[in-house]
Amino acid sequence: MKKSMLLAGAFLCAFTAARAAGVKICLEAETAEVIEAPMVLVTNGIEGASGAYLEIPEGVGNPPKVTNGKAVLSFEVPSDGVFTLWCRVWWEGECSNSFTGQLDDDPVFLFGEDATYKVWHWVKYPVARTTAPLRLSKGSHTLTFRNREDGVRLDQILLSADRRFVPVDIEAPGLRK
Ligand SMILES: [Ca+2]
Repeated sequence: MKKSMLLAGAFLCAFTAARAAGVKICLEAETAEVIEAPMVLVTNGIEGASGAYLEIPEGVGNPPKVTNGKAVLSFEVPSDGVFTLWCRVWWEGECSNSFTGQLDDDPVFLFGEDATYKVWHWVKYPVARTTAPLRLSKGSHTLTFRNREDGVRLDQILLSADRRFVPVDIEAPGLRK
C-alpha cells in the first residue's frame, strides 16, 4: 500500500473517532416500545422525574420467583463509537438498586448496585475501566432493561461517546453531536 493511502486511512480513522467522541443520545425511559409487567409506566409519581418513568413497584417480586418484567428501547447511532451508558434512576434501597441490561443480543450485564437511595440520580455502565465498554456501530440498536429487583425506577437513558461527560440533572432527549 502506498504511504499516501496509509496516511489517508489514518486521517479518516482520527476524523471518525473525533466525530463519534461527542455523540450523546438521550432517551426518555417511557418511550420504550415494549413494557412488560410487572414493569409499569408511571405518569404522576415521584417528583423530579423528566415526565413519566418506568417502575418495577416494590413488592411485585423479582427473579427467580418472578421472571417477567422488561422494557425495550430502540435508538439510532449516527456513527461507530464506544459508549458509556448512563441511566437516571431512583432506587428504593440496597435490595432495590439494580436492573439487568442488554444491548441488542449481546451478553446481559448488571446495571446499578450503587448506594444512593430515594433520590433521582445518574448511574453509569461500565463502572470500572476493566469492564468492556459498549461498542455501537452506526445504525439501529435496542437496549433492554429487565427485572432483577423490585422497587426500582428508570427515568432517562443517555448513551455518551464522551468519556468525560457526566450528566447531573435532567437531560434534553434526542441526539447531540
Ligand atoms: Ca422520563
